[in-house]
Amino acid sequence: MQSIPDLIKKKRDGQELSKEEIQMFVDAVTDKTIQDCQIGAMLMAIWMKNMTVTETVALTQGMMSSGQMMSWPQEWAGRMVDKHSTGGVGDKVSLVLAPALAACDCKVPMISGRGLAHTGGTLDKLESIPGFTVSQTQAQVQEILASVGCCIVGQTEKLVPADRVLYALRDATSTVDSLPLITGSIISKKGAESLSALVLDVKFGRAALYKDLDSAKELAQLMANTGNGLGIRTAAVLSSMDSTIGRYVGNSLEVIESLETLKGNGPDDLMELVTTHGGLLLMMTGMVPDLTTGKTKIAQAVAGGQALSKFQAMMEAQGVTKETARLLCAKNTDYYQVLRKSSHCTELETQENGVVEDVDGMCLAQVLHKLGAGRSSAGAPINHSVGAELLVSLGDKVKKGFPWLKLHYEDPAPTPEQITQLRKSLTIVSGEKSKYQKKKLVKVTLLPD
Ligand code: IUR
Repeated sequence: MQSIPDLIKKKRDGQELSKEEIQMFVDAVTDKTIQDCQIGAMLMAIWMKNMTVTETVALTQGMMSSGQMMSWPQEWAGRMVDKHSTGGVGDKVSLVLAPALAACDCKVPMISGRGLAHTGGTLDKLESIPGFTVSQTQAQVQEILASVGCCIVGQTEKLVPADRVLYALRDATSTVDSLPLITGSIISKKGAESLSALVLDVKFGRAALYKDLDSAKELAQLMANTGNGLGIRTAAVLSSMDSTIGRYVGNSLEVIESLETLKGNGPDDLMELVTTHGGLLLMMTGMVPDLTTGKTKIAQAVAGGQALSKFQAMMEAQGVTKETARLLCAKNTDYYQVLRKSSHCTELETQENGVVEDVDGMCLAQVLHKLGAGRSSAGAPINHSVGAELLVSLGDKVKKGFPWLKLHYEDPAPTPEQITQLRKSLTIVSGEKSKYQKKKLVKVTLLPD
C-alpha cells in the first residue's frame, strides 16, 4: 500500500501517476486524512512536473465525484448544456446566453462564480437586481429548469468539496496557474452538473488570465480534451480580451446592457459571442445540423423576444418580484426605478482629434475595482452601482473635447492618479496615422472529434 509521501515523491520525480494513485490523493483531500503541507507539496509537484491528459482526466474525475452529482429527469437527456468563461472585463455573455438557450429548448443549470481579481462575476452582477437569489438547492434548481429552462446559481456546499480545499491551498502555495489544476477545478464543477454539452470561452489578451494566444490555446485544448474525456461533448472558443465586451462595465450597468441586448439592442461583439457559444451548444446536442444554423437560431431567440421572456421568468423563479421583473423587461424602461444608481457621474473628454485606436480594458477594470466594483478581499462587499460606460467604439473618429467615458462612482471618489490612469487607457491616433482595423473577436474554435 502506497503512502501519500510515496505519491508526492513519484510526481516530484516526474513520473506519471496512475488513476488509482490520483484517486487516493483526491480521497485523502476530501476525507481530510492528509495534512495541508502534503497537499501543498503535491500541488507544487504538479505545478513543476505537469500532468498528462490521462492524469488530468483522472484528477478531474476524482474531484467531480468528491461530492454530490446533479441528476436530471430522463426526458432532459441530451439537452443539458452550460458554458464557462475564464473571465473578462464587461463579460455579460452568460446573462444573455442562458435565457437564449432556454428559449431554444435546452436546459441550462448554470453554476457561476463571483468576481476574481480584476474580472467581474456573473453572480455579483445578478445580485444588483433586488431580490435575485443565487443560492438555490438542487431541488429548487430542478424545479426552475422544469418551469423556465435556465437558472444561474452559485456552487452549493455539497458540490465538488475537494475543489474548495485544493483551491484555497493553490492560492496559498502560488500554484493557481497550473494548467492541470485549473482544468481539474473548472471541469470537475461542470462535470458535477451532469451535462450533455459544454462550451468554454477561453480569453486571451491584456485583460485576460492568459495574455498570449498560444498559452490560452494550450489551456483550451487541455480543458476540451478533459471535458470530452469525461463524456461531455466539449468545445472551446478562443476570444480576445484586450478591451471590454460591449460598452458597459460594472455590475448594475452590465445588467442594463444585458437587458438591452435581450431587447434586440445589443452591441455586435457581445452578440457574436452569444451566438457563437449558443450555436456550438445547439450543434453539439444535435438540435441543429451546423454552427451557422445554431447561430441563427440563437439570434432569432433574442430578436423575437423569447430569450427576454425566459430572463424575466428566471428572475421571478429566483426571487425577484413580478413587478420588478416586469419593469426591467419593459420597452423604454427607466432601469433606475429598480437598480441602484450611483450618486455621482463624471464624463472624461478626449484630449485630441483622431481615431479611437484602443481602450485598455485592464486599466479600466483596475480603477473600477478600486472604486468598489470589485472586492478588496474575499467576502468583502461590493458596490453594484460603480462602473463605467464607454461612449465611443474602436474606430470612431472623434474631436478634441468629445466625451468618451462616463464614470459612475460613490465613495471613494476617484483620485487624480486614477483619473490619469483612466485617461491613459484611451489611445487616439491622428487620422492619417491610424492603422485601426476591426479585429475579429473570435479566433479559433476547437471542436470535439
Ligand atoms: N475558476 C475556477 O473555478 N477554478 C480555477 O482554478 C480558476 C478559475 I484560475
